[in-house]
Amino acid sequence: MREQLEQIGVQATEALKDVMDMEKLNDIRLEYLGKKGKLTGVLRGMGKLSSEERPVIGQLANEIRDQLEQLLTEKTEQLSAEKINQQLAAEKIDITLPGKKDLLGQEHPLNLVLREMEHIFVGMGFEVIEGPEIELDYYNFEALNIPADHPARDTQDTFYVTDNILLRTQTSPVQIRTMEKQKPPIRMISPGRVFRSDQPDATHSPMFHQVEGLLIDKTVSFSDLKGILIAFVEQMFGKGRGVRFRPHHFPFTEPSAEVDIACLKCGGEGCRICSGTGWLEILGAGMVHPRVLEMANIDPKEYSGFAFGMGVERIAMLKYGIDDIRLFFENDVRFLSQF
Ligand code: 2NL
Repeated sequence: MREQLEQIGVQATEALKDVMDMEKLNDIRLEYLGKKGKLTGVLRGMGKLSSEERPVIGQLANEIRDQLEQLLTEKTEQLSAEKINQQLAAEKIDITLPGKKDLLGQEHPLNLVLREMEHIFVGMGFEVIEGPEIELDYYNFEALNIPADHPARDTQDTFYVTDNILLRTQTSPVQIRTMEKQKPPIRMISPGRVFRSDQPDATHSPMFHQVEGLLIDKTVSFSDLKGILIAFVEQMFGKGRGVRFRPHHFPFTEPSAEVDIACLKCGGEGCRICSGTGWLEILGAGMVHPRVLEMANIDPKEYSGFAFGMGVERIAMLKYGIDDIRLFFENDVRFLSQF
């Protein structure tokens, strides 16, 4: 029995030497130390031993079991250490590699220009007021002194929803609504989308953006209008930029003017950009027509005011040298990421 026990010790020690994984290790544990294991099997035969032999063999069996358990523990530790080292080697991160760059979105050029316009006018005391894009025919045309037979009213030029509901063709309706509600003084700009039934080309889009301005108070003059608009041009296009006011006609202002700035490309010499004139038209303006004030319940004998309107796309195209309005609406990242 002593020999049997010693042989089991040698066999198990030998088997443990070559073990490479936990599964095999557990098999060996069961094979020798398990309930039906070899060592247990030998110990069952202890009953046949004499009372002198029993304690001696019992002690030997305990020693061998302790020895095997010790070996199993060591082997377990060794295997799990190996496993961790393997994992560490496989998952090694090279922190010297270049990182992945996050692709950040950015503001649309039209919003960039619109925000700049708002900033300039807010700085001169104007309030930003927005309103509906779907309007009554009354606020878009009638209240602006645009006669029934005016070509702008034609379905060729305006998107009608019903007979008297339409997509606004300018943001002036917001200003009419403000005049109806608010007693002067009024100092406001109204930015937003406007719609015209145009065939798209390099300079036309059926939807574009406008900023209109309105100032109503006692004794407002054309000089006030000039001062405000020249200050705007200086901040938007730089100090010393030439500005001129050309007589014009709008049904809603009298007198009316179109405002040009010296060509941003040639400075006035005449080039391809300004069609040889040296000037670029940037907005329309004038003194609010007394009929328009009257219809909005403002007494033209007590108050006067000026108004102006400009296209955001046009200003952005001039400022950034963009030659096709459709680029703003195609959402091509190669275009948008340049601003
Ligand atoms: C343009 C330039 C303009 C106005 C818009 C306006 C608004 C009210 C009363 C009077 Cl509530 N006028 N807006 C004035 C002058 C020019 O826009 O080229 N429009 C076709």
